[in-house]
Amino acid sequence: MLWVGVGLLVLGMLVPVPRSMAQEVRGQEEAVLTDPPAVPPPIQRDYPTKVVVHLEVRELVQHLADGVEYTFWTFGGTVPGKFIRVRQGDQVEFHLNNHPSSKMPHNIDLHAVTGPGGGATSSFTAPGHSSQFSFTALNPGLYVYHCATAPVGMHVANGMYGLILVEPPGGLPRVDREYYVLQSELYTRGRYGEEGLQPFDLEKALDERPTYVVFNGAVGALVGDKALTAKVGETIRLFVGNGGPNLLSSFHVIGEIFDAVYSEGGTALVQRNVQTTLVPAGGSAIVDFRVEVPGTYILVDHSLLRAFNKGALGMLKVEGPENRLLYSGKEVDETYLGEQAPAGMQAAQKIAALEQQVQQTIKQTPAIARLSKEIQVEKGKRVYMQHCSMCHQADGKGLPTVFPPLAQADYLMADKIRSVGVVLRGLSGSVAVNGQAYNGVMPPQLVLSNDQIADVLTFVRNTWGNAGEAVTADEVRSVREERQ
Ligand code: HEC
Ligand SMILES: [Cu+2]
Repeated sequence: MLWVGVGLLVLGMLVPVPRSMAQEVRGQEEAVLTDPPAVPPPIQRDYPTKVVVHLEVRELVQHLADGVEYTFWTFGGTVPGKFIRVRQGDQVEFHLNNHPSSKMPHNIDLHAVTGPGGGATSSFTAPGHSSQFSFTALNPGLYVYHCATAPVGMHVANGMYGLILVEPPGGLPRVDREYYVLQSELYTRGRYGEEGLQPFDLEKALDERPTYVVFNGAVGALVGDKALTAKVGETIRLFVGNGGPNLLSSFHVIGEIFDAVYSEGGTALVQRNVQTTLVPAGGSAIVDFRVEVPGTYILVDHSLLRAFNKGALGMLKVEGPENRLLYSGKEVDETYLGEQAPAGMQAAQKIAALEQQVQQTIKQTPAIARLSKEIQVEKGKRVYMQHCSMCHQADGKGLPTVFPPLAQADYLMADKIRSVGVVLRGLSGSVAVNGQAYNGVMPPQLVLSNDQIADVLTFVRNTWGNAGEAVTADEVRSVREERQ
């Protein structure tokens, strides 16, 4: 405290201090803290105040992926931790409380702090204890905070990070919606998707080989009914953080262009019209964009295997009227043979036809068809256990009146292509299965690939007494493309 006060005074004599800094701190208020993806409302004050923050560290077993749990160490019970919002010049009185049920001591290093350890040296807190320290938010910007207790990498890898926004006087330009998205990695003993409570794997962390790369602490945390939402015409701001502990994020929203990016979370508007912005470990970015066309926009780390195979995928669902001028949807789909000369073209056509015959013959060879179906059934079983069994149950029998059965289900077996549609687009409204009416909602399985859907349906159509044809990825593809 004293140190900061003196430092300011000295600074004040040497360089012109921004007017905001010179303003006197007036009054006191309790900080509004929010769980991700929510962000506290913009600050309306035109003067700095004393802001009191109470943040509680909890060590909690929480969901990481379907069937996978992890003992997260959290700032405020969520991963990432609570979002904190203050104004430049505010004097922040910080209380770090470590819940009595914790097994570890923890502390906090806020990158918004000017002072040793960013607060870490003053906030080391044993289980069942509380620490207090204060700082003046000298610099505006979007800052990461994290635990800095040894072994630091492990505390961070276990979920101890979050964001604090220090607004410049006058705030940021107003937008219609603000969201909080933070990327981080998890290093688990088991492979991606391996079920059960997974312990931390130090070896993988040292090698920087994450099992999971996720937004907001879990696979699917921003997917389906947890997707971010907006309406056509609105302006969106994402406060993007990267907790690391190791990887850089190439943050991208598929189908959108960032109108403005405050790179690295600074307050000078440095870039416009950006496709992908780099968010370093322990760093941030603020991205603003307007949504003009309805649909689902996918948030990814454009290191794409992280997105599609390790979990770094979220969704922004935009509702509103279509705009065919800005985006037409698919208008034409026809064969294209390039600039092949007529002779070459004939050869190409012949080859394609022959190749098709080979495929056809392979398919019709009973042994090969049976083997490839068996592979699909085994692969599909894994998909089923991760994505379907929580509702339709491991034995496929469903739950009376709530989840229809798939085992010996007339509805499923009657129409193969219809069942592809159910998995791709979901199903709601009344449906009769084996003479019993159901009226629930099956969510569309948006994260599954064409192969996964083909496999899972081949599995359900050939298990628990069901016997049917295999479903191919091509069939899924054509159903997927039908409506677009
Ligand atoms: C969140 C729960 C939930 C999940 C997860 C889920 N379903 Fe469903 N499913 C339902 C509900 C509820 C219905 C009935 C919808 C209705 O009443 O209109 C249904 C209906 C169906 C049907 C048509 C009815 C029948 O019994 O044949 C099929 C096929 C089906 N689901 C397959 C799947 C497959 C395959 C998966 C995994 C990829 C899956 N479901 C995941 C809840 C779920
Ligand atoms: Cu810690």
